[in-house]
Amino acid sequence: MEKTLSIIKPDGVKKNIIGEVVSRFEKQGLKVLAMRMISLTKKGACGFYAVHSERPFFNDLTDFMSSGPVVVMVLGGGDAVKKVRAIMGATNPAEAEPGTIRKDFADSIDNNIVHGSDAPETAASEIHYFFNCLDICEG
Ligand code: IDP
Ligand code: MG
Repeated sequence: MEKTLSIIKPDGVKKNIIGEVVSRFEKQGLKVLAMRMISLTKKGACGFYAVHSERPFFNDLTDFMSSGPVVVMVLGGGDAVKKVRAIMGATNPAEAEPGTIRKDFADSIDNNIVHGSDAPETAASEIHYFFNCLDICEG
């Protein structure tokens, strides 16, 4: 079973669609293995998105991610990384497929509701940014 990290971003929490997002993952056979609601500090958001630190959108992205509570979760299942990315849709909601979370709910590329790890290796480090092995229920 593969594991991946997803985050319901502050816009998803504000729109009151935590349940809807989790339900879309569950309906596609993914299991929630760990879940927590937290408020990221600016520093915490910068650490999480360090890979994007040289990008022009880094400051806006980390301001946004620290603007309100987020829900961080570990999802498990066959091909979990790719499956979550497919359910999320493209980064820019204008380019996302119909029926994806971003197409259905996101306002813009900056406010796109949800995060999902992009590869098994990044999933491992992203999961451990928020959870230790005792937090993850694989039973
Ligand atoms: P992803 O979330 O689909 O994996 P990434 O390229 O990893 O997309 O970018 C991380 C986040 O940074 C995106 O979800 C989006 O919110 C923001 N972002 C990415 N590219 C742009 C851009 O060109 N303009 C503004 N924000 C962007
Ligand atoms: Mg990414």
